[in-house]
Amino acid sequence: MAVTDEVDAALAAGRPVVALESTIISHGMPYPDNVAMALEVEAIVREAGAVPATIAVLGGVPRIGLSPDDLELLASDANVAKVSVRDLPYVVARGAHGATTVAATMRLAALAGIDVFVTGGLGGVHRGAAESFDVSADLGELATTPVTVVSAGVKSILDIGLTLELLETNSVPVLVHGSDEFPSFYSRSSGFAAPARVDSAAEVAAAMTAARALGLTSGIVVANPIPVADEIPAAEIGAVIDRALADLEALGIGGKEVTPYLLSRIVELTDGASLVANVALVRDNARFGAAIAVAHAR
Ligand code: PSU
Ligand code: MN
Repeated sequence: MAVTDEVDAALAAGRPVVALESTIISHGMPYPDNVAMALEVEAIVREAGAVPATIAVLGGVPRIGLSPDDLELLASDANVAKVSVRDLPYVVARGAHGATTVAATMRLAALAGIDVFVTGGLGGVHRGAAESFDVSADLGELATTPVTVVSAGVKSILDIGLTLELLETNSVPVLVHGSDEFPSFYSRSSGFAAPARVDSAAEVAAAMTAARALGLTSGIVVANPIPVADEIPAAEIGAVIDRALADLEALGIGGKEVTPYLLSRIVELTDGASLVANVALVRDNARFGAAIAVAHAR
């Protein structure tokens, strides 16, 4: 792995560091909004007193901390593969470029010694998984890798109930920030109760310390609901998601292409409104995640 001097120095001194993923850049948002988002999120983390470490594989080298030029490449180069954990060995062996998913970013963050990671949305159990077996490797990684992942919950392109069940089965703590309901990415509501509620970054940091002391080896899910002002009502986005899922089925798309297709189709169907909400929630997650890293470093 190649860790930047800035990240390396912060980790050595016990100062707060926040990992950021790159699939959201290369396969989660259109250009140039994606690179603008990536740069802005790094700035938000810095303003909050932590060091950002965006993670990707470039030329076969897992990189912890990226330059603005690296972010531009990830945002605009069509040859950047979507890389989950199982794809890491192949991309490294080939010397290729890869944008890391939540699962792969968690794995590399843990290897580098970073324990807080900010993203937009988690992968989970897809709707119809009883037939398709489509369950994101993000859930397997959360079960086994001790990194705290801050997201805005799980989109209803997934089966939220089954995703929460699998997290419970795998003993992954799920903490919802400032709400009694688990959020569904674009909306603060999902119809599912928060498994546990926290009201401050310090509370999350205390749970991280307790998890480590208790010998838990899993990750921790922190679900930070989208700010009220940026929310898209569940009913409105629900109809769009149903349409995107129908289009997915008609096109016969499967495997790792499913999530990128649905995300870009939802942007099209909402005329960009979903993208505005997506960027807004990532910003808010960056603020809260940085606050967790600062509290934990203390
Ligand atoms: N959900 C989003 N935006 C994203 C992703 C999920 O709202 O960019 C990305 C993340 O990188 C996540 C991955 O880890 O999709 C999950 O892909 P899959 O469902 O193929 O495991
Ligand atoms: Mn899948």
